[in-house]
Amino acid sequence: MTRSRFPLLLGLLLIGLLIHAPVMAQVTPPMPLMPIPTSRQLAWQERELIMFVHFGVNTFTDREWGDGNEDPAIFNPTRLDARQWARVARETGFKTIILTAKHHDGFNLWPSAYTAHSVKNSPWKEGKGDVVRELAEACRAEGIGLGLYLSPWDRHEPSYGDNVRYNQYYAAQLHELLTRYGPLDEIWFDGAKGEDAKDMAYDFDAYWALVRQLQPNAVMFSDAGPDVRWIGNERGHAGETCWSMMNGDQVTIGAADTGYLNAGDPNGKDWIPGECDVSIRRGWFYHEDQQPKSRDELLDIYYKSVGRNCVLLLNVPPNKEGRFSDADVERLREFREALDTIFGTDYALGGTLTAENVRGGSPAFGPENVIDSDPKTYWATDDEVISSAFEIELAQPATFNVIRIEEPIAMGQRVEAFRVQVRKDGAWETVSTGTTIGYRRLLKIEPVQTDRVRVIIEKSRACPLISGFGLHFDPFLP
Ligand code: FUL
Repeated sequence: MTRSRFPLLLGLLLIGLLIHAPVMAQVTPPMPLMPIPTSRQLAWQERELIMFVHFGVNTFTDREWGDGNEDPAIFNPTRLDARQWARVARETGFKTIILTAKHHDGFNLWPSAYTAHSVKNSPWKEGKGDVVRELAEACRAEGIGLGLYLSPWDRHEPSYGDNVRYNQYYAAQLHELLTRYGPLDEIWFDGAKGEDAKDMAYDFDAYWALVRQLQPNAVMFSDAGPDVRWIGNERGHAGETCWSMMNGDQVTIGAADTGYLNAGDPNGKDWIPGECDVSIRRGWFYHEDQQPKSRDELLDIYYKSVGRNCVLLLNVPPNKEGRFSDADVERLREFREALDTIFGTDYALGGTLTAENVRGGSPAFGPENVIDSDPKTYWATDDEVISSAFEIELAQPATFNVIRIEEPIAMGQRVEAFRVQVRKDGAWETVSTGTTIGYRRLLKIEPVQTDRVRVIIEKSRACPLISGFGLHFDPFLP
């Protein structure tokens, strides 16, 4: 550069900066799109994997639904080890354990003051034991959370069927659970009821008020929320279209429209995301003659739950000893290892990103945010642009068969339709299409080798925001 030109260029640069600076400062962030999650719902979604533990008199009678006439004396685990449950859960990536404190048989795993039908009348620890306390302490020691399931349907309690008395009884039991065992992550309200069940109008509003009063950080699960909804089946499969919104008042607990729960509702006024419950074995309780699902079945469930904007609630039933069986532990470890293998390598990292539209032209909303591993930053378009695309040029050609896309759900769920294309032999080829994205969408495709991929957002409830994008290879796919 010659001396004479230098001041001129410097001047131009300064003028450029002066013109540009106010423009950049003015870029308005996108508005959150209602409804949006509460902080407790966001914390729940980030758990991704929650472990369910069904344990109780059924473990000893080899049944799935006890009739309430079981003798508490049959509850007698010989080597109960809640620490093993919590350790296995933590080591295999589960963030919370939800225990059946009381199932439909009405037997309490803690020594409730309001009934004799509990561990206090079992030979286990001479009636001095408390499974809920042992698990609470184990979870605390392992650094994971605790949740509790308290079945409203109770086949033992004599007051069941008397609305005033039973609701009082249930609330008293809930009060014990909410006050005795430290912070709880989740309370599970099950809607199941046998055909022979007496008529009973549960006072869910009162139960929910009690949980909010005593455990404000706990989410509550039921068919209808209020925080987390049932996904409509016990296979652990969310809909391919899965909105975190629905109308809670449109759902009757115990008699829900399962299709509605499975897909959610793009026009729903409430944020009530789906939780996918499924057991590692056929039954919820331990039965000697059942085997755990295969690693590949568990992976398939993961793709259809966490990969479809939900949390996976996987049940692992302790055996009569009170321990997870070796076969289940082994399977959980295989599942964990497989997830680490698949998602431990991301071929999008190091790629170069461009987008058709970037909000206000500002790097704060640029497409590189989708691979920065920070879920809080995102690519955003201008408000009026509700269909757009970003493209990534990979650092080197890669072969992948799983695509991961994520929205920053704190800002609401937006995308309604999208398409993923790869560049092959000089042309763009569509490898996958989808509807909703949400917290995380995983798309399985035929293995493809390329160095350019683009994601086209075709339809969105408002300007699309994308916070995460990854390309992975799953060697376990057929
Ligand atoms: C159902 C119950 O009836 C099953 O026994 C199990 O607890 C499952 C998770 O919920 O509604």
